Amino acid sequence: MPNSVGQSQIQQTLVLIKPDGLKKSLTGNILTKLSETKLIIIGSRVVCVSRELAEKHYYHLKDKPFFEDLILYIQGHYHKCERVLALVYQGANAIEKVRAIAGATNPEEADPTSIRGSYGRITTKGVYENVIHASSSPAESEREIKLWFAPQEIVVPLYPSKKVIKEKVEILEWT
Ligand code: FUP
Repeated sequence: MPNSVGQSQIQQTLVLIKPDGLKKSLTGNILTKLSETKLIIIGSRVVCVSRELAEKHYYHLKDKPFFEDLILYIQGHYHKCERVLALVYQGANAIEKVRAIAGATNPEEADPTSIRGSYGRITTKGVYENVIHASSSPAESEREIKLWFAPQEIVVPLYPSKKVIKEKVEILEWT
């Protein structure tokens, strides 16, 4: 069966180390925890999150009362840290493995040994500062990876892509 090992599915999953994780110098601890999965990293970017990207990422929550706080949080406005670290992990059952180590959405309900259980908190305003994002399903991981990464930023071929020639595109080069 292509793309599978025994009963395991080879999957990709998007992980975001959110602004609170970066601000609290938790990157190393989080990557060490995630390395327990034995998954491989196939993409990595430090991203300044635009409002448009934040809204697209959390489109499924746009009617929730906490949506505005969520957008401000992922953009880093609550931590004076306007970036996130985006990673793509790949391997057998990657989605489930990363979600298990991430822990429950609500940091107070998360297993205390999970990333969110160890490092997350709920603010007095009620915002879940849960340190990382992890894709919840194969469909969501594909949508999210395509949102956060261009094909050439992933080191293995992942989804169908096409070559396009773009003219008059302004880019920065080192002087
Ligand atoms: P998850 O897949 O675990 O990230 O959970 P959701 O997609 O349901 O939620 C996305 C983010 O919304 C969470 F990371 C934190 C935030 N959230 C709240 O702030 N309050 C809630 O009641 C639920 C989610």
